[in-house]
Amino acid sequence: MGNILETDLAGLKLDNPTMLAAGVLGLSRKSLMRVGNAGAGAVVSKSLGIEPRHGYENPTLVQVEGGILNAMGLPNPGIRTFMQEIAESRLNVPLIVSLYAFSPREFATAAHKASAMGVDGLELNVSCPHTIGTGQEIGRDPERIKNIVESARKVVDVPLFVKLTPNVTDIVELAEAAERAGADGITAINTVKAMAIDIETSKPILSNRIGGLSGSAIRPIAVRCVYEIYQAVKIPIIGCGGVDSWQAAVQFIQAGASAVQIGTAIATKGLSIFRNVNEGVEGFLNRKGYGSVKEIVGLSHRS
Ligand code: RRO
Repeated sequence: MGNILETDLAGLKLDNPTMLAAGVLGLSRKSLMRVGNAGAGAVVSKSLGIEPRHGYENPTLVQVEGGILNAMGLPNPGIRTFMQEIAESRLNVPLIVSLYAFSPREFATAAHKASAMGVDGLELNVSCPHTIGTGQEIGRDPERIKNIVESARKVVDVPLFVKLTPNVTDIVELAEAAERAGADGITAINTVKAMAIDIETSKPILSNRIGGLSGSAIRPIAVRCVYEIYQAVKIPIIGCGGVDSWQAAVQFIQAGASAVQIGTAIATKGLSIFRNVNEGVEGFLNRKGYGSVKEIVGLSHRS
């Protein structure tokens, strides 16, 4: 009998539909290996740029009701240093490298560099909610998404995923633009623009003042985005935003996701979240009499 949890993302075979979300544990070889060994079907790196970047001053993270608010500011060692560190490891699951850049041409350069060093896929981050000149500043405009995806598409053959922001009136037009420009898949969603204030000092808690909210608080927003995108595009969708249980994963899959990414729940539940979600999804499929997780992708649109 085949593996009931096996899923397919634009030709990329995953043993199960759980993935490490970008930004969490994704900067070192050791931590990526730990996540692979913990049962994730694939891992995504922290977003990398051509040049190293320090990020914002502390505080960059604060726990809030239902999740975590962050404004890290894209800290990363740069593509070259990251890839050199990773080259020494043998990851037992596909590695997707998340990339950010400031223009279509720079996205192409970054994509070319990363794919030349050997990755299984790329995720273009056009959705960080609090950086100047990149992230959602460029990814809120379908025309700019089109230009970015087209220029990256020209230089790489590996599967190209585009991670979208929910901080727009219509996320569907962004997904459609990415698909038309040659993207192989959509990751939905990045964090929701948010803030918290320390009432004693009356100051915003994060040094950047405004950040992005992740965790269970944003799950209904993310599920809605996946549901809407599924109705409009044919390419696979990766659900992201508040996946902290197998029930949450099943919701995303029934909304239209072929896989789900997990980030914030690692902080609250540890790496065992990957095995727990996989076992729970498998139990659900068996109980309902399905032979494969693929059979329930988008099921909520048919019932
Ligand atoms: O590094 C960050 O502050 C960050 C990024 Br790149 C992102 O895409 N989303 C987010 O919430 N934080």
